[in-house]
Amino acid sequence: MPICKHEKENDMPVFITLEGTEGVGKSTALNYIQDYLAQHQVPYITTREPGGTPLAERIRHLLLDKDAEKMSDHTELLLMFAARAQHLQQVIKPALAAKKWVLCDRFTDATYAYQGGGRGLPMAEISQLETLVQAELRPTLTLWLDAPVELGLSRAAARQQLDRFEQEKAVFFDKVRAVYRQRAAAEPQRFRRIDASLPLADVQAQIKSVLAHVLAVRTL
Ligand code: Z5A
Repeated sequence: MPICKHEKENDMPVFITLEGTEGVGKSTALNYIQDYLAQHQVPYITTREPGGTPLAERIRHLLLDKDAEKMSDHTELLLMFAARAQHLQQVIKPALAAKKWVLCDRFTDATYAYQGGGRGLPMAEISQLETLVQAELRPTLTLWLDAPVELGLSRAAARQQLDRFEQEKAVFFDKVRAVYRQRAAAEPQRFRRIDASLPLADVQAQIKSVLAHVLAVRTL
């Protein structure tokens, strides 16, 4: 199955996002992908959401602060997109214009999953904001690291301080995971499900296979 509809347009920059529920191993996977791309002399940048610029990182701090006043769901949604607008303008679009691959730890699928699934906000509202902020821009490839919620939570449990999202219960993350599942089924060209419940070497082998395919159809 082609990775994306532009697969034959091999000079297109590649915008890869990593998604999944809490503690599934996105950061670990990101390190692996960076090493893989460096070995293959692929120019890339890595970044994350919410965040990625000084201003967007300040918004991230507001979003993750567990001690702040109770945040309304719409405030949370709008702050996610405010950070994204800044990130797109300052980091993602310039990198893609310079023909660099962009590796982004979370993007708008997380908004559908967390604010839509977890918080229960209407998907149509998210879609409107997506169009407003991104116009036509979408990731080329989304690696969805999928594992049972309890497994991810147990991996993340070693952390000393839990942020505002990490304090949510498993039922919240079950709803988040369900939306990722729906979105992956709806867009099989863009999404690749990575079984993140497996040992690290097996997770990396799955990622390597996807990246090798993308590299095989592109010349940089
Ligand atoms: N959020 C949102 O609500 N809406 C949005 O639009 C966006 C974000 C963009 C911050 O995200 C929060 O923002 C996030 C959703 C919300 N909150 N939550 N949950 P984040 O990505 O910065 O935070 P995170 O999801 O909590 O990521 P994380 O906790 O850093 O997890 P991770 O990167 O997926 O996991 P990891 O650090 O790579 O691995 C966790 C541990 O497991 C670590 O000890 C690893 O060594 C270990 N590990 C990893 N892989 C394996 C395997 N295969 N086997 C065994 N152990 C493993």
